[in-house]
Amino acid sequence: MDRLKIGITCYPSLGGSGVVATELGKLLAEKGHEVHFITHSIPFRLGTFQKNIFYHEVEVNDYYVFRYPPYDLALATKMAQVAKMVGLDLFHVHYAVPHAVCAYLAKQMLGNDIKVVTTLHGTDITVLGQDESLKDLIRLGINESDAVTAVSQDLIKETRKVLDITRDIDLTYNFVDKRVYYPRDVTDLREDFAAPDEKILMHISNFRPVKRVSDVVDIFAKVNQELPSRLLLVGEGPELPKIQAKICEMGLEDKVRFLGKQDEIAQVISLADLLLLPSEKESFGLVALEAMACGVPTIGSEAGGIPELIQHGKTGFLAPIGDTAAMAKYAVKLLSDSRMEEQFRQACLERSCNDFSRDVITNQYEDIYYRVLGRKVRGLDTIQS
Ligand code: GMT
Repeated sequence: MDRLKIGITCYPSLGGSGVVATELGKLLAEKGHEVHFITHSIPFRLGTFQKNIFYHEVEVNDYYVFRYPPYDLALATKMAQVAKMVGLDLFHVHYAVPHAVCAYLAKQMLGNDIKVVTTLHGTDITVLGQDESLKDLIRLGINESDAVTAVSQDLIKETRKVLDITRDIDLTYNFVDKRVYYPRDVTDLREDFAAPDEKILMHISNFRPVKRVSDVVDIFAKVNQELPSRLLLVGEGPELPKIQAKICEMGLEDKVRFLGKQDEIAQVISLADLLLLPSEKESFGLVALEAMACGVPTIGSEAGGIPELIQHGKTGFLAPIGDTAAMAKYAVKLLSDSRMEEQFRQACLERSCNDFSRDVITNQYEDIYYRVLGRKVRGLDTIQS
């Protein structure tokens, strides 16, 4: 097998891009590649010591001449150091800014033929890309990469439009590992959260304004008028206090529970009958895929890449951003029809397995690595099922 040495850089704290980068690294290591994470702290999903996985911490020196400690330069220096020390074949960086730019700098320092693969996850394009002062920098990171991938067709389209990018961009959807994401038996746990006749609606996010958590509460309030139900909110972030206040104002305190940040997402999602994802922007929506793999359908907005994941009327329902009345109507329709619920559940399990499995997407990334390196053979080891 043609074993590669891959340096992965991502945001290691909570967030879909960190999850994708870390899970991909773990799967590549299982296939026999040597994976070196180069990040400012240990990626939260990395887990215990594993074969073929290494971690290199970026330390930022706070010299008195610097007004702000230069993290990006420290990262670029560390990337070059690790590449030289272990002989990396390529850097796979997640996010153009700052990571693709740091990889470009590291490549200049190395002066060798190391390759750079950049994966776009959204925020660098949909938020930072709107900032005129950053556009040239993001464009540099993208254009100087040897390959660029994006997590939905919509994000590819948006990248071209916002940044006037013409180069090839590969589509690499988010994926799930079916050894982790499958419907869990949570019968005992469920009793703590809802009565047997109550439906559980769930929202999981980082509570940023872009997630429109306030819409989640409005949808739930409407559903709750029609059906006995509970809302479980998972995650934390800047909008949390506002949401707490809204729930009190609406007199829904007894129906809503805050679960805070949770690591065992498959276990938590399995409690739900329905996931709500009414985002303003969402380049893919990993959480909806994780729910799908646990047999839980999603009602979401038509934002970004969500329609590429959720098939309206099959694995969930979609409505225009902000149309909480339509989303609530779909929720009631689905949750009051047990046959439809079962059909959706089966369709969710099939779609997550067939179209977004770890094997399909890991192979796509591997093919991209071999392509940029000018090698043809893909790693022969398979991942244990
Ligand atoms: O959803 C977030 O706010 C976190 C963000 C991140 O940077 O981790 O997630 C982005 O990347 C995920 C993995 O590719 C996607 O599934 C999310 O849709 C995307 N978030 C947004 O576009 C808002």
